Amino acid sequence: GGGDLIGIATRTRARPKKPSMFKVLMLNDDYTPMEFVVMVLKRFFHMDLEQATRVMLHVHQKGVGVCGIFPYEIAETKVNQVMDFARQNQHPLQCTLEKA
Ligand code: TYC
Repeated sequence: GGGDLIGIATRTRARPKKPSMFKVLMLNDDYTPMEFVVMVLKRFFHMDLEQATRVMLHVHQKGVGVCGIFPYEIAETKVNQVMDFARQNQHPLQCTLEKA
């Protein structure tokens, strides 16, 4: 296998890499209504009302919070969906990715 410098069989390339995981972060702002953020968390992150309210209040108080952790492609899709939905509704809500 790869990394086999002294004749010991290793398997560093034998199995496919597990995908890097990315946090989807929600950012606070002064204008997006709390109810809109709760709706976003329910719609795109499949949270119930209680969980969505908890995450929204955390973001409101701390400035940033984690909506979920996903493989890159899914995390990127969620960020785009949230940003499109916020823009359509003329709210400045921001969402971003960070390597987990
Ligand atoms: N701070 C906003 C308000 O007071 C609410 C809010 C919460 C906005 C979370 C964005 O990601 C956010 N209306």
